[in-house]
Amino acid sequence: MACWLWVAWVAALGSRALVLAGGMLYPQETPSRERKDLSGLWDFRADFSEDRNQGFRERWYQSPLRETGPVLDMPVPASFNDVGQDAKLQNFIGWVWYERQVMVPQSWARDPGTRVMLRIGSAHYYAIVWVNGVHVAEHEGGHLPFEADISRLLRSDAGEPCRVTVAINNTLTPHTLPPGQIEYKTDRLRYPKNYFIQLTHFDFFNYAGLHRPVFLYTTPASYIEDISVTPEVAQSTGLVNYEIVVHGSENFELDVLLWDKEGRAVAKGTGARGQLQVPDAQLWWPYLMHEQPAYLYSLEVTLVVQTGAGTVSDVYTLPVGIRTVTVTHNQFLINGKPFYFHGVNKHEDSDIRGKGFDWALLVKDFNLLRWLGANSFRTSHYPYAEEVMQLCDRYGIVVIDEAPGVGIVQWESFGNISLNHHLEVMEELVQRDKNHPSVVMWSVANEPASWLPPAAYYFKTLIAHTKALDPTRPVTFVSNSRPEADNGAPYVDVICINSYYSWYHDSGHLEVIQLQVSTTFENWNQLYQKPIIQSEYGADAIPGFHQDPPKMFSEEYQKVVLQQYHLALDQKRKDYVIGELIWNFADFMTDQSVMRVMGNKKGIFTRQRQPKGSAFLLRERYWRIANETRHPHLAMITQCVENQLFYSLN
Ligand code: GCB
Repeated sequence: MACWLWVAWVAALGSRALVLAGGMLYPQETPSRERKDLSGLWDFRADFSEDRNQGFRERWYQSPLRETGPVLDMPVPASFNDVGQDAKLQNFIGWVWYERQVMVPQSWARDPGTRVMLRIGSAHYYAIVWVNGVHVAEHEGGHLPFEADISRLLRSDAGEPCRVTVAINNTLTPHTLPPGQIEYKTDRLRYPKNYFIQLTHFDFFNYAGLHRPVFLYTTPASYIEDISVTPEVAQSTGLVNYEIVVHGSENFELDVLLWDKEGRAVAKGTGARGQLQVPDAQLWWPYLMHEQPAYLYSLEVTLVVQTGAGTVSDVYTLPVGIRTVTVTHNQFLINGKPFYFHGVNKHEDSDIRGKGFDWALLVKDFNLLRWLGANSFRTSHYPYAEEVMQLCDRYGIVVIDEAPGVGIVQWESFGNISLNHHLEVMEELVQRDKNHPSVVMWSVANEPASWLPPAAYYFKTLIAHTKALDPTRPVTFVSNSRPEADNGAPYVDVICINSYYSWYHDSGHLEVIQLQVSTTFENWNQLYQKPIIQSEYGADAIPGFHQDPPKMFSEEYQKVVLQQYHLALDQKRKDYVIGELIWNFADFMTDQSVMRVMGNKKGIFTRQRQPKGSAFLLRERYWRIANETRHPHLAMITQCVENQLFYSLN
């Protein structure tokens, strides 16, 4: 299980951030680092034995997987569920085994000055890793990376192919994140022997496998372990506070250079911590809020270590956006200007790949977001791939970064075991994503049973811990509770509320939406005087179903639901409502149930990313809002709007 240790409290930005041991810098090729991508076909076997433990009894990690039984070709990254024709594998619960042979360059294996790391971007849910049969890592929780130092192992087998084995178990229990339960069906007249099913309390398919890239990468033996950057702005000067952790040497020099986009060095510093000053800094602005959104500097960190064998250096370059985030009682400010979230909720989900990372899909999704005029999304309901976050930085898409705390509804899931794990997950998430300018708020959970009494202590602790990890960003969780019953809401900075009026309640009654949305906003506002985001709303629409007057599941009904919400949002958005995120960007797969028609159809795009009628409605609205809220001195949105008109006419 991944676990970070506390090592120190350090000064940052005048507030103090809790610093964690162990970095999680994204593997990068630099003059001192190499990287090998292990994407491709892996050998695969699901352990169908009754107790799912045959693989451990027979030690499948000790010899090549194909020597202990039949194997399948399995693409990585991808979920294993939907690539085959076997329903048993699609719905499999238990241990699956992945294996891949890799040729490691001899220079990596033989050079004692080279550190070789194996890094897994995400393995859902519990993973154990062996290299050449030797246990090297264990990790609990999908959606977040983990790594192992395999240098010594490679040296003992230099020149031999290296065998990477990963066993992954997708079973969810009341203490996992997200939680779930295994239900054993013991009525032998109705179910076969040993029959069990996985119950979950969330609305997406529990895809599993090696979902993100697996890398081997190198660093020198003394290396830059971690970099933390916290920006500030003082008048027109950008201040970049940095903190660098070095591993492997006490005796080193650190040089820090900040480059602008044109390749000019604009500030420099030395030492493990400091502040860079950038006069007339170009700030990182969200998409559609500035003529040059998403301006990124590059922070080049060079470590120089004197060793017995001579001078060794390590270089790492981090993209840096200079921007500030502030929350008042009724506004969300980016760089001191009010920001209105007009965006979406997403899922990592697509045909065949399931939750597997795919560049083509990612670029398509970002092109759709920009077409839509969306300036933000929430990573509902778990952290997304690091490559997604990188594109958000580059395109100016603002992110509410959500932990996999979805479906926390049973009493058991509010106990200490769950809470401790949730604290660790927040540490891993903040450690991974803290340097992304696009991340403006952490969300610790979605729709927990926050009306239960233990939710008060749970969220108080969880939110305080997250703020200690990162004092520079607001923290929230997404609620579907009544305001007066919500035991977690007192601790959040921004109220995020989900509602489905005229869908799950008053089904078919479009006429009640506006009143119910307004009443809900007023009730929350009266109790808390905090800014509010409508963090989910929507309706299922089966693409191609038409009905006028509108009826549920038709494209027309989905559009009217949105329009009715918009009327209420427009009344309050100049006041204390600071955002609206449609549920959902695209249709996505769920468990089979009488509530779902081949998955959840609340997407404004189909699962294949084709627009439904509602996408055009939302597009018109988002561009209009962007235009209204533009900075008065900028002409650019008009230009953008003209461009998009140009695109739509062609
Ligand atoms: C919600 C959940 C989301 C569901 C959605 C729905 O409140 O947060 O995960 O998919 O409702 O469509 O029911």
